[in-house]
Amino acid sequence: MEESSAWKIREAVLETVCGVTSTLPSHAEAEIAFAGKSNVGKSSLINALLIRKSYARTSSKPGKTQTINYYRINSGETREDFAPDVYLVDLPGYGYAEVSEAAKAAWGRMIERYLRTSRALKCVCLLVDIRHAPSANDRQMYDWIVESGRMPVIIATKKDKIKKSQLDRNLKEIRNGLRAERDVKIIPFSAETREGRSEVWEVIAACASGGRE
Ligand SMILES: Nc1nc2c(ncn2[C@@H]2O[C@H](COP(=O)(O)OP(=O)(O)O)[C@@H](O)[C@H]2O)c(=O)[nH]1
Ligand SMILES: [Mg+2]
Repeated sequence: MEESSAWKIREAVLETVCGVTSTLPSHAEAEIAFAGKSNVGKSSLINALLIRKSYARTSSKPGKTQTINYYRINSGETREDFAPDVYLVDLPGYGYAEVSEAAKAAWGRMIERYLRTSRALKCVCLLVDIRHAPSANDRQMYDWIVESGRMPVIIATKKDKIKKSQLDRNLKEIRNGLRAERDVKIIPFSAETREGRSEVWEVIAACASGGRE
């Protein structure tokens, strides 16, 4: 299924890490951001896109660092089997119970500021666990993406954890739960098998070449 020859990457660098009050970087290349609750698989997705085992840090425990991480993808090639030159942006996760109200508020301000002000941001991929109906936090995040005028793409993670027979029903539940329009893409994805990797790169490449779609 997986085409490992496609979307080669010459260089991937964690170029910028922004805290709550940092100035956001600006550059000409398109940004594609990844949002979702803590532990949904954002770092695993980025590693699978880069075909690195642990480039972006993954964990079985929710991390506490609330930073926006910019990974610069630099192939310096326009050949079709190479990834486009873009920034993949790992947004801080939400949904841990033990975080204080003040920290949640700071998180919200940071995300909203990023969505509102980043000039290079083309598309925001919202990751949701394919096994579960979206939470209120997922729905709020989805609404923020749409309200900011960015293209939403839904990535349903951990596909290897469900049976084939559950797929259609779960995808429908995710679409309904987020109240996503028919034309919004949902990409089933597994970091274990890398299924869906090529589809995610296609979205990224479409953003890099200028359009919203
Ligand atoms: N089985 C399976 N586990 C996954 C998948 N994606 C992530 N995980 C696991 O889920 C946990 C959290 O993943 P991580 O990428 O750190 O989530 P993040 O907090 O959103 O960055 C880790 O234990 C990962 O190994 C997947 O597609 N399949
Ligand atoms: Mg992570």
